[in-house]
Amino acid sequence: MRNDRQASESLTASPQSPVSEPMEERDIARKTRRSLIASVLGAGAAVAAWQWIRTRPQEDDLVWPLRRVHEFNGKISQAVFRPSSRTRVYPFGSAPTNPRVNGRHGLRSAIDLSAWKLRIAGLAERDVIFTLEQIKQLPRADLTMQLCCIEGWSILVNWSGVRFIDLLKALPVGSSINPDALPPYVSMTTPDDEYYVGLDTPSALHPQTLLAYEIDNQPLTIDHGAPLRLVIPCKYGIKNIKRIGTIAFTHDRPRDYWADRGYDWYSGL
Ligand SMILES: Nc1nc2c(c(=O)[nH]1)N[C@H]1C(S)=C(S)[C@@H](COP(=O)(O)O)O[C@H]1N2
Ligand SMILES: [Mo]
Repeated sequence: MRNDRQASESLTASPQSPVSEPMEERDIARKTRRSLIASVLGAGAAVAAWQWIRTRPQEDDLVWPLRRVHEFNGKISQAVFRPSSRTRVYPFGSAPTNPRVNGRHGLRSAIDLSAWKLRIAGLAERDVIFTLEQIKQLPRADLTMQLCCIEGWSILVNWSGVRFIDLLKALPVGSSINPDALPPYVSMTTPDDEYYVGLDTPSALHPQTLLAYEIDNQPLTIDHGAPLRLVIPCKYGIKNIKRIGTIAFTHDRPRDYWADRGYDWYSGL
């Protein structure tokens, strides 16, 4: 009996295919049906879940489940941030020249570059004022690094400027500046207040954080943030504010242009 079946099956089967092919085809058909049903149900569940998420009450302009995800991401980037860790740097000058421009918030108002001054608030009773000439007297730092935009692209840029920590050391009050005693946050804003970023002080004091006045050894163009912009390699591009007018140390977490529009406040890399 067993031999008969084997014989008839081997007659219908083509030489190369296994004897049990018809069985396998049935199996495949069943599995395909099952996976189709599963994916329809799965897609339905995903749509229902998304419907649920997007109709939740908002917190800071974002539905609360997504806000929790951002807070979780923020906690992770805070937990993994180490002042001693360094972003990868490249030989200075190795980036292609004329990097692309992205974002012009706060750059559209007229600016008299020769009259520009940087104002630093929140450290001493009186604000401290720097001219660009004074900033250029400070130790120069050259840095070729990758600017990463949250839109998903990144570019290498040859930056030059002064380390933010070196500028703080040059403050009149700053000869005795103790990074641990500074207020926990820093706010940076364009002169017209249209664009503004909030930073945690440890990231701002990171030795790779620059106040840059040059790209490719040339003064910044208006579109790249003349006369002075932030280069903060431990954060996404959105935090690298162009055309800084005021830097203020604060005890409360400062507002941030893209965080106000739903992005993660820390936006660490
Ligand atoms: N003032 C100001 N700074 C800004 C922006 C902006 O719109 N306004 N855009 C940010 C974003 S999203 C990115 S990716 C970088 C781009 O810098 P770049 O134009 O010099 O390449 O600038 C950041 N700094
Ligand atoms: Mo960006």
